[in-house]
Amino acid sequence: MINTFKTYADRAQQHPNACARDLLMLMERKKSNLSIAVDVTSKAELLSIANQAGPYICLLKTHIDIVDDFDADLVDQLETLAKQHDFMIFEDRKFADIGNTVKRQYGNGVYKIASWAHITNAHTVPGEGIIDGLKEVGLPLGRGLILLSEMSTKGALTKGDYTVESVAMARRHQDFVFGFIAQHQMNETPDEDFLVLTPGVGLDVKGDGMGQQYHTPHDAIVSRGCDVIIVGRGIYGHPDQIQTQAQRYRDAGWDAYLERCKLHQ
Ligand code: 5BU
Repeated sequence: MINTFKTYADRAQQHPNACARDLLMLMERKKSNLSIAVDVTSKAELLSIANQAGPYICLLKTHIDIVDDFDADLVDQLETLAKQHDFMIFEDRKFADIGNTVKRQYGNGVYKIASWAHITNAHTVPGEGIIDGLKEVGLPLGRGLILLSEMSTKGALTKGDYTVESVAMARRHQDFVFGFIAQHQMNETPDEDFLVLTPGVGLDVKGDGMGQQYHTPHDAIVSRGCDVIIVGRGIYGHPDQIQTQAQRYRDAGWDAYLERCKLHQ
């Protein structure tokens, strides 16, 4: 494993993928490597949390299909908040079908994900055709894809050869694929710069009784070389403290990043 010695700003200058450049620049500008996972089921709650956490995050992660009262106005309002607070949007759709199907799931249907989500993700189970299908829709729109090379849950099958093959697939599609959902940094050569967005981050608990496993921001960023921490219940699980918790995780993530920079000076 090769650990990157470059700052987010350095990487933003050099990155071959436009979406990754935008995200890295945003992270540096905002001094935040925090993504909030807003897994709530009402439009009003989702918008309220996005608005309160907005100033502290680089990325808002959605599961748009869990919102009971989804409508097009929700997307309009999320886009407005994204501009107002300067964050990007990541729909954690976890596509997993053949290329011909996922391109429709991505561009069409009720959610029209490609029209508003800067970033989405996909399993590599079906093989490389899934990337081809998503790329056909996403690349002309300037979108970016990340692959699931390692999941955060206990007993996940995303390990060993599966992870190695997933990285190899990403390497062949660097115009569109810029990183991974993973638990470790994935670069194998000095010129590679895949971003690693990592879920399973929490400061107060170790698990959730349903397989989720939590590590601290420090562990994720310093020890494992990840780039973006994804925090859900650690923030929205305290509805009266959204700002306080968002600020707490933003600070923990950024302090860990500064420590990583110092270690490599
Ligand atoms: P939590 O409340 O911080 O546990 O939420 C984690 C979020 O990240 C949630 O939206 C999951 O769907 C998402 N997630 C994950 O936890 N682990 C994974 O490996 C992947 C996504 Br991929």
